[in-house]
Amino acid sequence: MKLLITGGAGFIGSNFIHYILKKYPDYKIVNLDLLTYAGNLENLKDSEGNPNYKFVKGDIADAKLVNELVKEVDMIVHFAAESHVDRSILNSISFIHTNVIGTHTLLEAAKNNGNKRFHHVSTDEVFGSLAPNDPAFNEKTPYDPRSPYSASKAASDHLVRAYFHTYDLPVTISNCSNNYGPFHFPEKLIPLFITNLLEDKKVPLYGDGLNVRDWLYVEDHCAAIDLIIHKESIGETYCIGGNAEKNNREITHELLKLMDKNESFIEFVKDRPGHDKRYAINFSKIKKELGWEPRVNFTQGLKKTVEWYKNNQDWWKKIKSGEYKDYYKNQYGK
Ligand code: NAD
Ligand code: TDX
Repeated sequence: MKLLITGGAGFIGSNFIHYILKKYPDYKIVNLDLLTYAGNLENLKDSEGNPNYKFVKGDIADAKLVNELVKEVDMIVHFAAESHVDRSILNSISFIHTNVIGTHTLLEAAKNNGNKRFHHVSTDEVFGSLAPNDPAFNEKTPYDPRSPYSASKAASDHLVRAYFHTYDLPVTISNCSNNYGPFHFPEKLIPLFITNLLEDKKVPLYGDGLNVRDWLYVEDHCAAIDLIIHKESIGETYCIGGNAEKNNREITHELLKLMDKNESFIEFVKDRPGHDKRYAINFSKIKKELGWEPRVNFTQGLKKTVEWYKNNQDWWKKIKSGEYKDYYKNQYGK
Protein backbone atom coordinates (compact mmCIF):
# COMPACT_ATOMS: atom_id res chain seq x y z
CA MET A 1 0.00 0.00 0.00
CA LYS A 2 1.35 3.40 -0.98
CA LEU A 3 -0.17 6.50 0.61
CA LEU A 4 0.08 10.13 -0.38
CA ILE A 5 -0.25 12.08 2.84
CA THR A 6 -0.75 15.81 2.47
CA GLY A 7 0.20 18.17 5.28
CA GLY A 8 2.29 15.48 6.94
CA ALA A 9 4.69 18.00 8.46
CA GLY A 10 1.92 19.58 10.54
CA PHE A 11 0.52 18.52 13.90
CA ILE A 12 -1.94 15.72 13.09
CA GLY A 13 -0.31 14.68 9.80
CA SER A 14 3.07 14.05 11.46
CA ASN A 15 1.44 12.06 14.26
CA PHE A 16 -0.39 10.04 11.59
CA ILE A 17 2.84 9.31 9.70
CA HIS A 18 4.49 8.04 12.90
CA TYR A 19 1.41 5.94 13.61
CA ILE A 20 1.27 4.35 10.13
CA LEU A 21 5.01 3.68 9.78
CA LYS A 22 4.98 1.94 13.16
CA LYS A 23 1.81 -0.09 12.59
CA TYR A 24 2.35 -1.02 8.93
CA PRO A 25 6.11 -1.48 8.36
CA ASP A 26 5.55 -2.47 4.72
CA TYR A 27 3.51 0.62 3.74
CA LYS A 28 5.11 3.36 1.68
CA ILE A 29 4.38 7.00 2.43
CA VAL A 30 4.88 10.10 0.32
CA ASN A 31 4.44 13.24 2.39
CA LEU A 32 3.53 16.33 0.34
CA ASP A 33 3.82 19.49 2.41
CA LEU A 34 4.47 23.13 1.54
CA LEU A 35 6.21 23.76 4.88
CA THR A 36 4.21 26.86 5.71
CA TYR A 37 4.77 28.41 9.14
CA ALA A 38 2.89 25.36 10.55
CA GLY A 39 4.92 22.69 8.76
CA ASN A 40 8.02 21.45 10.55
CA LEU A 41 10.28 18.63 9.40
CA GLU A 42 11.56 18.27 12.94
CA ASN A 43 8.22 16.58 13.65
CA LEU A 44 9.44 13.75 11.41
CA LYS A 45 13.10 13.48 12.40
CA ASP A 46 12.52 9.86 13.47
CA SER A 47 11.32 8.90 9.98
CA GLU A 48 14.20 10.45 8.03
CA GLY A 49 16.18 7.67 6.39
CA ASN A 50 13.28 5.22 6.57
CA PRO A 51 13.21 3.72 3.03
CA ASN A 52 9.39 3.63 3.17
CA TYR A 53 9.11 7.36 3.76
CA LYS A 54 9.65 10.16 1.26
CA PHE A 55 9.15 13.89 1.70
CA VAL A 56 8.19 16.20 -1.17
CA LYS A 57 8.05 19.94 -0.60
CA GLY A 58 5.23 21.44 -2.63
CA ASP A 59 1.81 23.01 -2.82
CA ILE A 60 -1.32 20.86 -2.98
CA ALA A 61 -2.69 23.46 -5.42
CA ASP A 62 0.16 22.73 -7.88
CA ALA A 63 -1.79 20.58 -10.37
CA LYS A 64 1.25 19.27 -12.26
CA LEU A 65 3.11 18.14 -9.15
CA VAL A 66 -0.01 16.70 -7.53
CA ASN A 67 -0.87 14.76 -10.67
CA GLU A 68 2.60 13.19 -10.80
CA LEU A 69 2.44 12.16 -7.16
CA VAL A 70 -1.14 10.86 -7.23
CA LYS A 71 -0.26 8.66 -10.21
CA GLU A 72 2.19 6.73 -8.03
CA VAL A 73 -0.01 5.97 -5.02
CA ASP A 74 -3.02 3.84 -4.04
CA MET A 75 -4.66 6.30 -1.70
CA ILE A 76 -4.63 9.95 -0.63
CA VAL A 77 -5.05 10.94 3.02
CA HIS A 78 -5.58 14.68 2.98
CA PHE A 79 -4.56 16.68 6.07
CA ALA A 80 -3.00 19.78 4.49
CA ALA A 81 -4.84 22.94 5.45
CA GLU A 82 -4.58 26.36 6.91
CA SER A 83 -5.92 25.42 10.32
CA HIS A 84 -5.93 28.37 12.72
CA VAL A 85 -9.22 30.24 13.18
CA ASP A 86 -7.58 33.45 14.46
CA ARG A 87 -5.32 33.66 11.41
CA SER A 88 -8.36 33.21 9.13
CA ILE A 89 -9.94 36.22 10.82
CA LEU A 90 -6.86 38.37 10.12
CA ASN A 91 -6.51 37.23 6.48
CA SER A 92 -8.30 34.35 4.82
CA ILE A 93 -6.85 34.22 1.31
CA SER A 94 -4.43 31.38 2.09
CA PHE A 95 -7.38 29.45 3.59
CA ILE A 96 -9.23 29.68 0.28
CA HIS A 97 -6.09 28.77 -1.66
CA THR A 98 -5.17 25.69 0.35
CA ASN A 99 -8.42 24.45 1.83
CA VAL A 100 -10.62 25.03 -1.23
CA ILE A 101 -8.40 25.22 -4.33
CA GLY A 102 -5.84 22.77 -2.92
CA THR A 103 -8.53 20.20 -2.10
CA HIS A 104 -10.08 20.66 -5.54
CA THR A 105 -6.68 20.11 -7.18
CA LEU A 106 -6.20 16.85 -5.27
CA LEU A 107 -9.71 15.66 -6.16
CA GLU A 108 -9.09 16.34 -9.86
CA ALA A 109 -5.83 14.39 -9.73
CA ALA A 110 -7.55 11.50 -7.92
CA LYS A 111 -10.31 11.47 -10.57
CA ASN A 112 -7.92 11.73 -13.52
CA ASN A 113 -5.70 8.90 -12.32
CA GLY A 114 -8.18 6.04 -12.15
CA ASN A 115 -10.40 7.27 -9.31
CA LYS A 116 -7.96 6.89 -6.43
CA ARG A 117 -9.23 6.33 -2.88
CA PHE A 118 -9.45 9.68 -1.10
CA HIS A 119 -9.82 10.35 2.63
CA HIS A 120 -10.54 13.93 3.63
CA VAL A 121 -9.69 15.07 7.15
CA SER A 122 -12.16 17.69 8.26
CA THR A 123 -13.42 19.38 11.38
CA ASP A 124 -16.49 19.68 13.62
CA GLU A 125 -16.34 23.46 13.11
CA VAL A 126 -18.25 23.11 9.81
CA PHE A 127 -21.44 22.49 11.85
CA GLY A 128 -21.37 25.90 13.55
CA SER A 129 -22.00 26.68 17.19
CA LEU A 130 -24.20 24.89 19.75
CA ALA A 131 -26.25 26.35 22.61
CA PRO A 132 -25.56 24.78 26.02
CA ASN A 133 -28.39 22.22 25.86
CA ASP A 134 -28.36 21.45 22.12
CA PRO A 135 -27.69 17.85 21.14
CA ALA A 136 -24.14 17.13 19.94
CA PHE A 137 -23.24 17.29 16.23
CA ASN A 138 -23.66 14.11 14.21
CA GLU A 139 -23.23 13.16 10.56
CA LYS A 140 -26.68 14.57 9.70
CA THR A 141 -26.22 17.99 11.31
CA PRO A 142 -26.65 20.74 8.69
CA TYR A 143 -23.56 22.76 7.85
CA ASP A 144 -23.39 26.26 9.38
CA PRO A 145 -19.75 27.43 9.31
CA ARG A 146 -19.14 30.80 10.94
CA SER A 147 -15.43 31.64 10.53
CA PRO A 148 -13.46 31.98 7.30
CA TYR A 149 -11.56 28.85 8.41
CA SER A 150 -14.66 26.73 8.95
CA ALA A 151 -16.29 28.11 5.79
CA SER A 152 -13.25 27.04 3.75
CA LYS A 153 -13.30 23.56 5.33
CA ALA A 154 -17.05 23.29 4.67
CA ALA A 155 -16.42 24.18 1.02
CA SER A 156 -13.80 21.44 0.81
CA ASP A 157 -16.17 18.87 2.36
CA HIS A 158 -18.84 19.79 -0.21
CA LEU A 159 -16.36 19.36 -3.05
CA VAL A 160 -15.32 15.93 -1.76
CA ARG A 161 -18.97 14.79 -1.63
CA ALA A 162 -19.61 16.28 -5.08
CA TYR A 163 -16.77 14.15 -6.53
CA PHE A 164 -18.29 11.05 -4.91
CA HIS A 165 -21.76 11.69 -6.34
CA THR A 166 -20.69 12.99 -9.75
CA TYR A 167 -17.64 10.87 -10.56
CA ASP A 168 -17.95 7.90 -8.17
CA LEU A 169 -14.67 8.94 -6.58
CA PRO A 170 -14.17 6.57 -3.62
CA VAL A 171 -14.11 9.11 -0.82
CA THR A 172 -14.58 9.22 2.93
CA ILE A 173 -14.71 12.24 5.24
CA SER A 174 -14.05 12.55 8.96
CA ASN A 175 -15.19 15.55 11.01
CA CYS A 176 -13.18 15.57 14.20
CA SER A 177 -13.25 17.69 17.34
CA ASN A 178 -10.28 19.59 18.82
CA ASN A 179 -7.10 17.53 18.95
CA TYR A 180 -4.21 17.95 21.38
CA GLY A 181 -0.90 16.16 22.00
CA PRO A 182 2.74 16.15 20.80
CA PHE A 183 3.83 18.47 17.94
CA HIS A 184 0.80 20.76 18.36
CA PHE A 185 1.79 24.20 17.11
CA PRO A 186 2.00 26.66 20.02
CA GLU A 187 -0.56 29.10 18.64
CA LYS A 188 -3.47 26.84 19.63
CA LEU A 189 -4.99 26.96 23.11
CA ILE A 190 -3.40 23.95 24.86
CA PRO A 191 0.20 24.19 23.54
CA LEU A 192 0.18 27.99 23.80
CA PHE A 193 -0.90 27.83 27.43
CA ILE A 194 1.52 25.03 28.37
CA THR A 195 4.50 26.77 26.76
CA ASN A 196 3.56 30.17 28.22
CA LEU A 197 3.39 28.63 31.70
CA LEU A 198 6.75 26.92 31.15
CA GLU A 199 8.11 30.38 30.33
CA ASP A 200 6.41 31.91 33.40
CA LYS A 201 4.14 33.97 31.15
CA LYS A 202 0.44 34.65 31.51
CA VAL A 203 -2.15 32.77 29.47
CA PRO A 204 -4.64 34.82 27.39
CA LEU A 205 -8.22 33.58 27.88
CA TYR A 206 -10.60 34.98 25.28
CA GLY A 207 -13.81 36.68 26.48
CA ASP A 208 -15.38 35.04 29.53
CA GLY A 209 -13.42 31.81 28.99
CA LEU A 210 -16.65 29.79 28.93
CA ASN A 211 -16.55 28.59 25.32
CA VAL A 212 -16.74 24.82 25.13
CA ARG A 213 -14.79 22.44 22.90
CA ASP A 214 -14.63 18.64 22.80
CA TRP A 215 -11.04 17.40 23.12
CA LEU A 216 -9.41 14.31 21.61
CA TYR A 217 -5.88 13.03 22.10
CA VAL A 218 -4.24 13.05 18.65
CA GLU A 219 -3.30 9.36 18.65
CA ASP A 220 -6.98 8.47 19.01
CA HIS A 221 -7.74 10.58 15.92
CA CYS A 222 -5.01 8.68 14.00
CA ALA A 223 -6.55 5.35 15.08
CA ALA A 224 -9.96 6.47 13.82
CA ILE A 225 -8.58 7.48 10.40
CA ASP A 226 -6.68 4.18 10.23
CA LEU A 227 -9.97 2.28 10.65
CA ILE A 228 -11.84 4.43 8.13
CA ILE A 229 -9.26 4.01 5.38
CA HIS A 230 -9.04 0.24 5.89
CA LYS A 231 -12.77 -0.54 5.95
CA GLU A 232 -15.17 -0.54 3.02
CA SER A 233 -16.89 2.68 3.97
CA ILE A 234 -16.89 4.49 0.61
CA GLY A 235 -19.00 7.65 0.50
CA GLU A 236 -19.36 7.71 4.28
CA THR A 237 -18.77 10.52 6.73
CA TYR A 238 -17.74 9.89 10.34
CA CYS A 239 -17.90 12.28 13.27
CA ILE A 240 -15.00 11.71 15.68
CA GLY A 241 -14.94 13.08 19.22
CA GLY A 242 -13.26 12.66 22.56
CA ASN A 243 -16.19 12.49 24.97
CA ALA A 244 -14.48 15.38 26.74
CA GLU A 245 -16.46 18.59 26.61
CA LYS A 246 -14.62 21.29 28.57
CA ASN A 247 -14.81 25.03 28.72
CA ASN A 248 -11.60 27.01 28.36
CA ARG A 249 -11.56 28.02 32.03
CA GLU A 250 -11.72 24.36 33.07
CA ILE A 251 -8.79 23.53 30.80
CA THR A 252 -6.81 26.47 32.10
CA HIS A 253 -7.41 25.42 35.70
CA GLU A 254 -6.34 21.84 34.95
CA LEU A 255 -3.15 23.16 33.36
CA LEU A 256 -2.41 25.55 36.23
CA LYS A 257 -2.78 22.63 38.64
CA LEU A 258 -0.59 20.28 36.59
CA MET A 259 2.06 22.96 36.25
CA ASP A 260 2.00 24.24 39.80
CA LYS A 261 0.88 27.76 38.96
CA ASN A 262 -1.81 29.96 40.48
CA GLU A 263 -4.67 31.99 39.00
CA SER A 264 -2.58 35.14 38.73
CA PHE A 265 -1.27 33.61 35.48
CA ILE A 266 -4.69 34.01 33.83
CA GLU A 267 -5.26 37.13 31.75
CA PHE A 268 -8.72 37.72 30.32
CA VAL A 269 -8.32 39.32 26.87
CA LYS A 270 -10.61 40.59 24.13
CA ASP A 271 -12.82 37.87 22.67
CA ARG A 272 -12.27 36.26 19.25
CA PRO A 273 -14.74 37.84 16.77
CA GLY A 274 -17.61 35.44 16.01
CA HIS A 275 -16.28 33.06 18.68
CA ASP A 276 -18.28 29.81 18.45
CA LYS A 277 -19.79 29.05 21.86
CA ARG A 278 -19.82 25.28 21.96
CA TYR A 279 -18.86 22.22 19.93
CA ALA A 280 -19.79 18.67 20.89
CA ILE A 281 -19.65 15.40 18.94
CA ASN A 282 -21.85 12.35 18.91
CA PHE A 283 -19.50 9.62 17.68
CA SER A 284 -21.95 6.70 17.90
CA LYS A 285 -21.77 5.96 14.14
CA ILE A 286 -18.02 5.24 14.07
CA LYS A 287 -18.33 3.37 17.36
CA LYS A 288 -21.12 1.15 16.00
CA GLU A 289 -19.80 0.65 12.46
CA LEU A 290 -16.04 0.55 12.96
CA GLY A 291 -15.69 -0.19 16.68
CA TRP A 292 -13.75 3.01 17.38
CA GLU A 293 -13.83 4.94 20.61
CA PRO A 294 -11.31 7.21 22.33
CA ARG A 295 -8.80 5.35 24.50
CA VAL A 296 -7.01 8.23 26.21
CA ASN A 297 -9.13 10.19 28.66
CA PHE A 298 -8.64 13.94 28.95
CA THR A 299 -6.83 13.92 32.30
CA GLN A 300 -4.30 11.28 31.13
CA GLY A 301 -3.89 12.96 27.74
CA LEU A 302 -3.32 16.41 29.17
CA LYS A 303 -0.73 15.06 31.61
CA LYS A 304 1.12 13.26 28.80
CA THR A 305 1.00 16.43 26.70
CA VAL A 306 2.42 18.63 29.47
CA GLU A 307 5.24 16.09 29.93
CA TRP A 308 5.94 16.14 26.19
CA TYR A 309 6.27 19.95 26.12
CA LYS A 310 8.49 19.84 29.23
CA ASN A 311 10.75 17.27 27.54
CA ASN A 312 10.83 18.91 24.10
CA GLN A 313 11.61 22.52 24.89
CA ASP A 314 14.00 22.89 21.94
CA TRP A 315 11.16 22.03 19.56
CA TRP A 316 8.76 24.74 20.72
CA LYS A 317 11.35 27.36 21.72
CA LYS A 318 12.65 27.44 18.15
CA ILE A 319 9.11 27.97 16.87
CA LYS A 320 8.26 30.62 19.43
CA SER A 321 11.36 32.63 18.62
CA GLY A 322 10.74 32.59 14.85
CA GLU A 323 8.12 34.05 12.51
CA TYR A 324 5.42 33.11 14.97
CA LYS A 325 6.72 35.73 17.39
CA ASP A 326 5.62 38.56 15.05
CA TYR A 327 2.20 37.02 14.61
CA TYR A 328 1.83 36.68 18.36
CA LYS A 329 2.87 40.31 18.82
CA ASN A 330 0.19 41.48 16.34
CA GLN A 331 -2.41 39.30 17.92
CA TYR A 332 -1.87 40.23 21.55
CA GLY A 333 0.17 43.43 21.33
CA LYS A 334 3.10 42.09 23.30
P1 NAD B 1 -1.42 22.20 11.01
O1 NAD B 1 -1.70 23.64 10.74
O2 NAD B 1 -0.64 21.82 12.20
O3 NAD B 1 -0.70 21.56 9.74
C1 NAD B 1 -1.07 21.84 8.43
C2 NAD B 1 0.02 21.33 7.50
O4 NAD B 1 -0.40 21.58 6.14
C3 NAD B 1 1.37 22.05 7.68
O5 NAD B 1 2.41 21.10 7.70
C4 NAD B 1 1.47 22.95 6.46
O6 NAD B 1 2.80 23.19 6.05
C5 NAD B 1 0.70 22.13 5.42
N1 NAD B 1 0.17 22.97 4.34
C6 NAD B 1 -0.53 24.13 4.45
N2 NAD B 1 -0.81 24.62 3.22
C7 NAD B 1 -0.34 23.73 2.33
C8 NAD B 1 -0.35 23.66 0.91
N3 NAD B 1 -0.92 24.61 0.15
N4 NAD B 1 0.24 22.59 0.30
C9 NAD B 1 0.83 21.62 1.04
N5 NAD B 1 0.88 21.64 2.39
C10 NAD B 1 0.30 22.67 3.02
O7 NAD B 1 -2.87 21.51 11.01
P2 NAD B 1 -3.39 20.30 11.90
O8 NAD B 1 -3.87 20.82 13.19
O9 NAD B 1 -2.42 19.19 11.86
O10 NAD B 1 -4.68 19.88 11.06
C11 NAD B 1 -4.60 18.90 10.02
C12 NAD B 1 -5.98 18.73 9.41
O11 NAD B 1 -6.90 18.31 10.40
C13 NAD B 1 -6.56 20.02 8.82
O12 NAD B 1 -7.22 19.69 7.62
C14 NAD B 1 -7.54 20.49 9.88
O13 NAD B 1 -8.58 21.22 9.30
C15 NAD B 1 -8.02 19.18 10.44
N6 NAD B 1 -8.46 19.20 11.85
C16 NAD B 1 -7.66 19.72 12.81
C17 NAD B 1 -8.08 19.68 14.15
C18 NAD B 1 -7.21 20.22 15.27
O14 NAD B 1 -7.69 20.25 16.40
N7 NAD B 1 -5.98 20.59 15.02
C19 NAD B 1 -9.31 19.11 14.46
C20 NAD B 1 -10.11 18.61 13.44
C21 NAD B 1 -9.67 18.64 12.13
O1 TDX C 1 -5.02 32.24 23.17
C1 TDX C 1 -6.12 31.64 23.10
N1 TDX C 1 -7.05 31.87 24.05
C2 TDX C 1 -8.28 31.29 24.05
O2 TDX C 1 -9.10 31.51 24.94
C3 TDX C 1 -6.43 30.74 22.03
C4 TDX C 1 -5.44 30.45 20.94
C5 TDX C 1 -7.67 30.15 22.04
N2 TDX C 1 -8.57 30.42 22.99
C6 TDX C 1 -9.90 29.75 22.94
C7 TDX C 1 -10.62 29.84 21.64
C8 TDX C 1 -11.40 28.53 21.59
O3 TDX C 1 -12.61 28.66 22.32
O4 TDX C 1 -9.63 28.35 23.13
C9 TDX C 1 -10.49 27.55 22.32
C10 TDX C 1 -9.63 26.70 21.40
O5 TDX C 1 -9.02 27.56 20.47
P1 TDX C 1 -8.00 27.04 19.35
O6 TDX C 1 -6.94 26.23 20.02
O7 TDX C 1 -7.61 28.18 18.50
O8 TDX C 1 -8.91 25.98 18.57
P2 TDX C 1 -10.31 26.13 17.80
O9 TDX C 1 -10.56 27.51 17.38
O10 TDX C 1 -11.35 25.45 18.66
O11 TDX C 1 -10.01 25.23 16.51
C11 TDX C 1 -9.27 23.98 16.61
O12 TDX C 1 -10.15 22.87 16.60
C12 TDX C 1 -10.79 22.53 15.40
C13 TDX C 1 -8.25 23.85 15.49
O13 TDX C 1 -7.40 24.98 15.48
C14 TDX C 1 -8.94 23.68 14.15
O14 TDX C 1 -7.98 23.49 13.13
C15 TDX C 1 -9.85 22.48 14.22
O15 TDX C 1 -10.59 22.35 13.04
